[in-house]
Amino acid sequence: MNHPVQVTRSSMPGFDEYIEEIKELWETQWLTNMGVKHTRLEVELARYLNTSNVALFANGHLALEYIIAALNLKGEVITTPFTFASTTHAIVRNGLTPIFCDINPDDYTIQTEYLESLITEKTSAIIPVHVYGNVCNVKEIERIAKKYKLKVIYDAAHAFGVTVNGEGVANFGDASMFSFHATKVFNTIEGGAITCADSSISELLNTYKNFGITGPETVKYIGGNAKMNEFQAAMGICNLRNVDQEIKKREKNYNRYVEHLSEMKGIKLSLPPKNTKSNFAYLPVVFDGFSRSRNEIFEELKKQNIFARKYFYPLTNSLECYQGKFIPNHTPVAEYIAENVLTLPLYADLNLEDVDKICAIIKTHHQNLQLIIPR
Ligand code: T4K
Repeated sequence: MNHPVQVTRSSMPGFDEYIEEIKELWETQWLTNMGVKHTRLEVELARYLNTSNVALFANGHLALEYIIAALNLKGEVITTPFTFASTTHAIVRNGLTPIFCDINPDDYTIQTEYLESLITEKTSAIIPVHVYGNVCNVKEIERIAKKYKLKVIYDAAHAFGVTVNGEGVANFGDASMFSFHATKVFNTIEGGAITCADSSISELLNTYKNFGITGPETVKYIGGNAKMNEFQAAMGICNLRNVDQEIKKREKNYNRYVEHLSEMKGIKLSLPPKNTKSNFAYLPVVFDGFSRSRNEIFEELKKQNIFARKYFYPLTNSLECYQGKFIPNHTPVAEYIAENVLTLPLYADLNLEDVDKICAIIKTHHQNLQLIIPR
């Protein structure tokens, strides 16, 4: 490839569209602290996600930290290690103990059959991840959570706009966290949000994210600062106008990958089920019995200026910062997937020709071999 191809590239509005959106900030000189852009984006997102309460944040990670605090979780929280460091960090930074549950071999979300065996009298919540936008088994999670009176917070960082049987993911569990980072399907440069059914929780979050201030002379909570500013919100307003188009472009590239790779022996894709409307956020490929290892393909692509990523390797239960701190639990499926997965470049402006070239490189290393993912 004569131009570098990264795993993703930020979606951006036209330059003039953004300038038009931020123009009035020079008149109002109101730049942050829940200004008009912030308020407008909250309303527009609630409409887009078909949900009632949206609390915006400076980024997805802080959103997750703050909702954990707002739900007043204690003790142990069950989660998966096949995720970005943020999910586990948010739990630990709240003084809680992460308990690691294995993942499904097909969609890489939390293995609900195994989940129940990890519940103790110290468990207060489950934080499953809709990893790559693949939706967790929400019905079973809800059943388990009800039975043991646990809170459920979905890490929906990857799942913006995804629906199951027409229902938006924002409405599952007690709360969901979305990331609006530059690398996401919908971005506000940096940013994030919590959606939750209970409006008192989103009100609490809005207070927490502004130092716990409840009135001109009252600070009721020990809050922090995690506010989205007006420039971020303006970017969100513009990007939201264009997001459906961007998802369509992603879909085109995604389908081209599927055409090339789905029948190739030794390559495993996790395609969205029929009842799910995907956002085509990522293109994870598991090399499961392929003639070359994931690492070899990663290097081969790199030689050709293509920068795929090993999302999510290493697992969070093996991160250096957690060595000796928590019981890592044996999570064999997660280990296998983390060792063998590669997320290939996928973004709206990627050319179909680039997809063809990437797949052609992979095809040149193709031979038939069979291995089995541990279950
Ligand atoms: N939970 C989960 C499951 C998550 O995946 C994440 C974040 C979070 C929670 C936390 O949400 P945030 O606090 O981030 O809102 C990236 C993102 O920084 C991170 O948001 C994301 N997950 C993670 C999966 O990917 P890196 O370290 O891989 O990013 P970086 O800088 O290497 O960028 C990757 C590629 O994206 C670049 O090669 C080119 C492209 N890029 C990057 C940036 C920064 C752009 O096109 N524009 C840009 O501005 O973590």
